[in-house]
Amino acid sequence: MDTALSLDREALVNGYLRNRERADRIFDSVRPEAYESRPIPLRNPICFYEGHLPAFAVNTIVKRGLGRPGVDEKLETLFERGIDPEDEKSRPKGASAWPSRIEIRSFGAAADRLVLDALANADIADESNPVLAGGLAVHTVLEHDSMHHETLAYIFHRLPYDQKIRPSGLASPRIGGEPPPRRSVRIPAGRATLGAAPGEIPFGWDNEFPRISADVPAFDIDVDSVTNRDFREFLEAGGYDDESLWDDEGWAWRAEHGVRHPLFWELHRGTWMWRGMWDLIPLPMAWPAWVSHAEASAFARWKGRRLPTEAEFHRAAYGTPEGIEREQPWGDAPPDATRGHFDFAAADPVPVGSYPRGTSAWGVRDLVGNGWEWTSTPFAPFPGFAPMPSYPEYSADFFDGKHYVMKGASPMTAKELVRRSFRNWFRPTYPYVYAKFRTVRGGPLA
Ligand code: AVJ
Ligand code: FE
Repeated sequence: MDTALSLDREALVNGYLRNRERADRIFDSVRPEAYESRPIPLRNPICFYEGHLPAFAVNTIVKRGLGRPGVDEKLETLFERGIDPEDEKSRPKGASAWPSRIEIRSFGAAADRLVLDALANADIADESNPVLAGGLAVHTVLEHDSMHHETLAYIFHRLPYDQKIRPSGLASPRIGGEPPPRRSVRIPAGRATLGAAPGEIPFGWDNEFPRISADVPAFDIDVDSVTNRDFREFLEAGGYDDESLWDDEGWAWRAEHGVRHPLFWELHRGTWMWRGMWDLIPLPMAWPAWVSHAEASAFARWKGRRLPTEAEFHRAAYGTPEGIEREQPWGDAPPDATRGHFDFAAADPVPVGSYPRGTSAWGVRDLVGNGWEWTSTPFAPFPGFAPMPSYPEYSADFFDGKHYVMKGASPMTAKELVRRSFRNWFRPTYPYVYAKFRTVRGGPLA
């Protein structure tokens, strides 16, 4: 057809190939003996994901979208969807025996051939088909891949070091010195826009629509994310043993799993260490504390503060004293490596405040990058929500009041996901994700 369309196809093919190569690199960092291991008990074993990415692409574009046959019905069902059980006892059974890596990879290669053929030749933006219209299925697959690259990173983070193959040429971590003093800034009352209007962005997940507006009363918010230094004070003050700081679910989780410190911390002969992706290092005090929502909430309560709501996050990140709202904390320029620690910059954090070019109009730092930011808002649909035809279960299955919204980005978040309307979510007692937090206080400054 016309040149515009063929250029488009080329970009989609390149995007797909780039994603598949990134996935290959990630899977190649696992030693063969760990391939069927399950580093996180609440998720599937590693091998599942190597089948899941191509299965999702075939299921979404080729079968659901184009109505064509896939590669292998049995494998496409086995690898259809991940899991998110409440606890280990309620974990679905899954396969009793997984296919070998060779079988999984040859399934992946066959799936890629079908998908690439569709991207090159089929009517993948058929406006009469809601699954395909506007390239919906293709964008769904591309962003699903990117999202899983982060998922894989935080899962592999938990593998013992001797089960991973360290990439050559790793940059050494930026440790930093003492963190900056804790400060907060006042955000006056104003409006925040959440979500996006249909057609406003080239692609968004269903939970990003429609666009809504929220009135946000004045509050003050931490300029920097809570650091390991800050969090150590909480720990040393007995925060993990003070039931009054925790809600019931968090307290029960702490008791059942013996949680006494952040998952990324380890005590070795009396010294706190950071369990990095590739190395165990002395705990960098200026790095953000990556913790669960339950731990973040307890810390905030200890300070006499609380986590920001999703609307407060938007106000702090995208609002301005002039009243206009911007696409990114730093303005309307697209995300790049000078604005924040994201887009696979590393698997571990950098000192808070390392990206002055990413600062918001109010002077709030690191809102996007260096770890997702927990909010106090339960993940729920915006009024007018409709499940997306290309993946109707994507969000709808998680509107259960048991997940909380995270905003921003982590070092392993692809830059195409760095957009204002993007919403992430996890259970409050799921400690594995690359998530930090900051605290707020409503009402007049004391
Ligand atoms: C949006 C990151 C919570 O990891 O469960 C991947 C993304 N959904 N495949 C998840 C997702 C289906 C999802 N999160
Ligand atoms: Fe998935």
